[in-house]
Amino acid sequence: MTLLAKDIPSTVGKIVGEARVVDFHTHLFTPCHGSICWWGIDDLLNYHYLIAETFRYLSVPHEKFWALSKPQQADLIWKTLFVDRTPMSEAARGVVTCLSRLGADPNVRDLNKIRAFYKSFTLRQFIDRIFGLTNLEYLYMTNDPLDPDEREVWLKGHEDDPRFRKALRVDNFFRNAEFSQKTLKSDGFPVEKTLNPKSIKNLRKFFEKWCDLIQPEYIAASLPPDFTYPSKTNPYAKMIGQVVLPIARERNLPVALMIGVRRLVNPLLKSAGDSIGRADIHAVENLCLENPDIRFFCTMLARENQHELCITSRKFRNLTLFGCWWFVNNPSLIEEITKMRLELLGLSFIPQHSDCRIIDQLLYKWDHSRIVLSKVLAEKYADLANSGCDVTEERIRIDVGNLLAGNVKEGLKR
Ligand code: FIX
Ligand code: ZN
Repeated sequence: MTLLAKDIPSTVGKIVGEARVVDFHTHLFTPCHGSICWWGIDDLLNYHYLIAETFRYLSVPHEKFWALSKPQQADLIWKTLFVDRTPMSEAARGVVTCLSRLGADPNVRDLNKIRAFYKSFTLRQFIDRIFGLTNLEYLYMTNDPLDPDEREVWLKGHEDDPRFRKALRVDNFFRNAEFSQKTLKSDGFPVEKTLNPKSIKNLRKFFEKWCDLIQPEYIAASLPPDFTYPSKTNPYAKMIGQVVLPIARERNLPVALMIGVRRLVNPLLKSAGDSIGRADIHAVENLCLENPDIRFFCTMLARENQHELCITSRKFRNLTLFGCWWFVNNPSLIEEITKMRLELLGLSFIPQHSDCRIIDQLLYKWDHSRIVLSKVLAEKYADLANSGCDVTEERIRIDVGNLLAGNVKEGLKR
């Protein structure tokens, strides 16, 4: 039944609010990963976004903060951003949303009251509760064979949970170079940083071994803004072109590229020290043009890249855009980018991924994004109705189902 214009916003809001979600990219782990499966208020407050914001108000040397225990850091972050000041930023407001949605009081001054609240959950109960509250069908992890903590879990034996699907991550080879080369050598795949032909062969064998072990549904890499392709000198280009693409082709695996991050621009901030740069869209064009049989997913970090990335996705049907990544994952920019994508790509993109590092964050990352997506979609359906299109509840339900889950499932189908 065709909706009246006045009923479109509430109908869209209801459908988006209830839709099942598949989360294309997160840094979450199953309970068997132990210490790197982050949840609860101390992990939530130690999110690197909040650490960066807290340092803006601290005058102590950075190392004094890093010398604190995780609960002491959380106490300081809570006092700095939530007690002494208004939690105005998106990441700070996110903590307020999480606590409210869980039924805890986000207005308390004493963090121990919130710690006591969390004590009523086991981790497994908590995960079940979060999946229920967010209506999440399943998510993709970031599985990194060159992360010292994570690889041990896989080598000892990983306890699978069908809600936590796998994606193989390859760029730590460059980010964690010393550990990576040591590990590759001890694993029997010695690799020189120069990525000479023998090294390329060994690196490919190493990642093939890990594909056999973890059975990923796609291969992912985050790349710096100076990533160019093709290139005889750019190390990332060699990795993507001579290692990732052959594996992807041989195993029919899609490739997800996250481009524009400059790592550790301020090392004093540790994991909070990464920053941003405008990427070269020609690298994405050349990859898609030269590899029409490979399914590429791409997201870029710089706001300045978003329009040209949309145009590139219009040129190449093997390129699907996903999410509003990291520094553009804020309501004002999610709205701008999602409007642009709907206007240029119709419904052929994945509007959001959460990038969560702490399980609780699924609550706020998806709540906040659903609100913006509802607003933008309601506007677009109203425009359509004004042009004479029959906007029905059924049409909206199908569209929203694809945007929040179907496009991921379709794009990763093998
Ligand atoms: O490269 C990535 O996967 C980024 O998302 C992370 O490195 C980053 O720290 C993050 O979590 C951003 O939201
Ligand atoms: Zn990420």
